[in-house]
Amino acid sequence: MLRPLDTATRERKSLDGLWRFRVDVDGVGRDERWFACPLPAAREMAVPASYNDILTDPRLRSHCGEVWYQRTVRVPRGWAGQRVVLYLESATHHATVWVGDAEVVSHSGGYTPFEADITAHVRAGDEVRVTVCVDNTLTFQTIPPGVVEETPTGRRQRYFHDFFNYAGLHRTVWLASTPIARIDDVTITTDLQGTTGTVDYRVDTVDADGLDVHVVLRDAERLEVGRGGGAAGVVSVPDVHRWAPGDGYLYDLEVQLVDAASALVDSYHQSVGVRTIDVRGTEFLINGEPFYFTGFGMHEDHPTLGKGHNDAFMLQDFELLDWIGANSFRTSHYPYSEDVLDHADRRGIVVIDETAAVGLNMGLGGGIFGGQGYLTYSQETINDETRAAHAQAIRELVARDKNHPCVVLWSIANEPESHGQEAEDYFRPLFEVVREADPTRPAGFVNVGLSPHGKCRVSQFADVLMINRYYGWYTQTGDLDGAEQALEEELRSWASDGKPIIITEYGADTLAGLHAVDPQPWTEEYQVAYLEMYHRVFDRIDAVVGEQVWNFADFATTSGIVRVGGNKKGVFTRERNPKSAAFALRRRWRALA
Ligand code: BDP
Repeated sequence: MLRPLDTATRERKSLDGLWRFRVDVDGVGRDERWFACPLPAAREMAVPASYNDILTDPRLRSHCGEVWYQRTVRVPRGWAGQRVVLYLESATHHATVWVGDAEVVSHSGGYTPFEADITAHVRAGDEVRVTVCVDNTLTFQTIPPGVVEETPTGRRQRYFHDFFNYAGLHRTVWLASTPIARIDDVTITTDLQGTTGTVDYRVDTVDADGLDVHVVLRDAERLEVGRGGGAAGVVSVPDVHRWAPGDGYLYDLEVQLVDAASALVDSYHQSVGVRTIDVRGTEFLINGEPFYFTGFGMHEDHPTLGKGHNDAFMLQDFELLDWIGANSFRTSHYPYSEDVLDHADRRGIVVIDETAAVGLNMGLGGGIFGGQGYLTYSQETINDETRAAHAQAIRELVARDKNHPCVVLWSIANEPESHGQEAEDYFRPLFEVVREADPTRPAGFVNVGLSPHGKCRVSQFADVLMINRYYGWYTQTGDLDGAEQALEEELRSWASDGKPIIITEYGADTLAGLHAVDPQPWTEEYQVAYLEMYHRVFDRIDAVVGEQVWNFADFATTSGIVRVGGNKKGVFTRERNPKSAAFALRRRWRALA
């Protein structure tokens, strides 16, 4: 599956804007066939956006179940004879789509795209009704997991991750055309031999009997630098301009499907960054050179929009990454918008790409320690069906993001319970899934403090150790000396594994504007002192090859006694104003760079 593009043979039309919308409070929409008529009693809703914060009725904000979106769209007159596709960049968490009265696709997994071939249901030039029913329910068999509990006051969605369960159509919905005989997928891998780069490509096609594949590689000035023929091959680029951190240089690979008379049947453009990734001992190498990650775990999270993608907010976040001297981020805790990955490619920002497998740990909930009243792995909780959904989430992430040069490492889960035989049995096959899906990039998962070195049974499968630690916050609260000792001791034991270590989370909740001479937890001074303490320890341990602070900005969470209007571990506020820590990090990271 390829993301829709405008090319010489393809067109796309965005369905962003206001849709008709209705929260299905009583769960009757399917029985009443709301897709088969103009959505009854509808209000309007913005796409892309989470619907939650736009609505003012608290019951709708925290509604658990289905909501309906509907609009009409005219299929362009010129699309006659073409294949017509509806492509949803995401629908959080499950969706069923109808075109007219016909159900055309359903999908689970709230942060990866899916499409439906709707050619049989539309006519070029005609208007058609598109209805999307989106369900935000999380169960132990979904990624991320949750559980709907029956309470005396009704159904209540519980989940174990520390961010608000925003839902809806968070990203663009496209109506797109492709030729019938077409390019179906493109896979790129790159290598370097001295100053020569190689671009290895593989093209999958559909209905393309008797057609040939040609590829043309052009540089950023659109000048041709190489060509190839056949469904798979290698294009060499002498004096290659490498893609590197801070230098997001991209080539364009045009893939063409041509007939015997050399007429163009289909054309698709794939951007290409030529770079290599290797793990050597405790080093993480990009283009053969040791790379040290600086940056953040982030969230797609903004007032009003929730998890809705917005270009202006995206650009502001990247500008702030640049301002502070960060060279990387992790897509904690789900795949981000495709626009974010494209932008990271162009800016040379390095990305750790994570699935939505967060909260597979009943020793934690909403970011705090404490049993959740369930076993993590059991017949009734995280089980084989969950693992199948998890495997699918990994495959969909890799399928979507495999060609991004910015992506250097896969994270297949955040803070799962990773001690015990069940954890080992659960994760072993998932590491096989990620390695089969992408044999070229390192893979790992993010380890939690409850499964420390010596106890963790999953880190054996990882190429890189990604570790979240909160000494000085959740433990040794306010005692930075004690925290420093404990942190160093634990990191030294991880270092004995001989793998690179990235600290993927460390942070302290900080209320912007709260100050004290004696740095106490929650003050801006404490956040600075806490981070500085961590940095002293990182600088003493060679195996530490990266630091990503939790979090880039304050973000919305479910309500809880440790959350004051959300999680406040941001180095920026939710409105993206800097706390004192931002200036301290800026000094360190700019000096490191
Ligand atoms: C970690 C989680 C992250 C939380 C963070 C916190 O990975 O999602 O937001 O802790 O508690 O456990 O702030």
